[in-house]
Amino acid sequence: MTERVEGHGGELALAALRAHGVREMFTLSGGHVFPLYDAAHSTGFPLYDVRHEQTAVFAAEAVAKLQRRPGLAVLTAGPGVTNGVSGLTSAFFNASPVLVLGGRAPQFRWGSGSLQEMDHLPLVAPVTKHAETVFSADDIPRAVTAALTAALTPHRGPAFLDFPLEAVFSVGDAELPAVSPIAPIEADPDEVAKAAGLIAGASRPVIIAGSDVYAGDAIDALRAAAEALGVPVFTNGMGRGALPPTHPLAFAKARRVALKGADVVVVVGTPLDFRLGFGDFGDAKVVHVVDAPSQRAGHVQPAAAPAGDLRLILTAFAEHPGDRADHTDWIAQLRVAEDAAKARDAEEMAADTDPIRPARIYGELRKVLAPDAITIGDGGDFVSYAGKYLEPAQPGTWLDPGPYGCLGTGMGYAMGARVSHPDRQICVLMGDGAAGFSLMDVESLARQKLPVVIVVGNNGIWGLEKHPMRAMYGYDVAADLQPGLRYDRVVEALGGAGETVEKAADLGPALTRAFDAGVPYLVNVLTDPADAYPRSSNLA
Ligand SMILES: Cc1ncc(C[n+]2csc(CCOP(=O)(O)OP(=O)(O)O)c2C)c(N)n1
Ligand SMILES: [Mg+2]
Repeated sequence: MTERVEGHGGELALAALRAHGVREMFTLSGGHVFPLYDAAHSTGFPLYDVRHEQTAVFAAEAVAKLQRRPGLAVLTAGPGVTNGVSGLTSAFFNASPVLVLGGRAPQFRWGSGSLQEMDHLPLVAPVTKHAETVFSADDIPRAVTAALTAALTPHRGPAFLDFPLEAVFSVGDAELPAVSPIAPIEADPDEVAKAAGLIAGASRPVIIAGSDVYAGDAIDALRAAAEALGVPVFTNGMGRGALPPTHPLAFAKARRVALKGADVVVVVGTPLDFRLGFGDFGDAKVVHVVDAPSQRAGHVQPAAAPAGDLRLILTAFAEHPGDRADHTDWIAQLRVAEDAAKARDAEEMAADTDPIRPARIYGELRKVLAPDAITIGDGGDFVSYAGKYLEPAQPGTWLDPGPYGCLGTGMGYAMGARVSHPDRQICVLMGDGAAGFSLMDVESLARQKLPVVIVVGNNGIWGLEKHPMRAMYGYDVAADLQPGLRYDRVVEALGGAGETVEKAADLGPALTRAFDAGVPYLVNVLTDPADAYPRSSNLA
């Protein structure tokens, strides 16, 4: 049964948004989008405002990533939209169902030079799944439904609509289109069986599971497949925490040994990109399991590449009827490597050096983080260390920027995470360079009573650029920041609190104070600028 709705453009948009389960908007004010605010205000729809549009889009993305539902950012015409483009692009790379609604100069005098008159579509079309200008109020519910359907259909991603001023301010009426569940894409059963046979028959198989496994709600199916076929599991992105760290098949540290020794590498729900050596695993056969045919790699020829609903494919793997090779020795071999690496990590995480090394920060953090704490990485080397030393205990607790690698996600992701999980610890791990992109939005967090903890690894440099540049040229430029800068005082000035830590022994108590503070709290840890994250490649 469809419902008829009437009202101004903002009200028509909100009716359709609510029907799709959108529960809040992130925005920065501009007159072009006032009707959307009016609709929210008059119906008690939560609205969070920010100090830079990138924060609004990143907040919407965090909601989308964590909750597997659409996140909404409302951006005013022209500069509002252009400031959101890096956020949209990140959402595109991360397959996050984000909807950006933009204001737009009036259509009736298009070409006469209205304020902020520009056509946004050519800018956003390459980084969205659906981009459309909606020219009449009556058409808004249809367009919102089409945009959200595109965003939620695997392979997921962002969508964009803009509303010319007169369309969103005028009154109209329309049928509210029925919201139908997104039909799962069924993979070719022969390809699924071929993949399952390859894994089951392998002597030394490895699974690497990424973000789409979480987005596709296929975590349980992943575990069932791994257990049924006895395959060690490594993860990246939102796949992290898919298996609890104590699970006999959960691995993180032995990746190099695993990929060197594997005869079949199964990559599920993540592209064969730079993070995975572009899918080149030597002599090993590659099985690439993707959530839509568009995600099959063009640069690698996998032995099998089933494309479709990940839950269905992984469940079929678990139910594979044929013989299974025994992998006990292989798993035991990896466990030895894993345990040895863990012992080395434990030593590093306890290191009592002066200045503090990043590893120690994570050692202390692990003692105070709850298993369901959400950790967010925004920075260079400091975040690489976070990836190494933090072990997400549950899926949906780790937010990294993804393969677009955009600095500046920090406060936006923190806002989206806080709104998603009001009762959990939210902890942003931030480089001092990264801090410059979004720290002003602590003001938005403080004012709207959204406490989060920010731990800055303050090495006084753009570390991930300085060290490689020195290695390449023997000198560096444009890589220094002010050493010892008091980012904690910035946060204090913006309505939060914080402190600077210089001695390793002071870290634990500072972190405890931070999580108890009830306001945005920044722990500014002065770290050793000489410390460089060891990388095989110096370009990141
Ligand atoms: C928006 C954006 N600009 C520039 C870069 C390039 N970049 C990647 S890491 C990095 C250095 C980050 O420095 P910081 O946040 O201080 O972390 P550190 O490496 O020092 O731990 C830079 C500039 C980027 N990834 N994103
Ligand atoms: Mg730095």
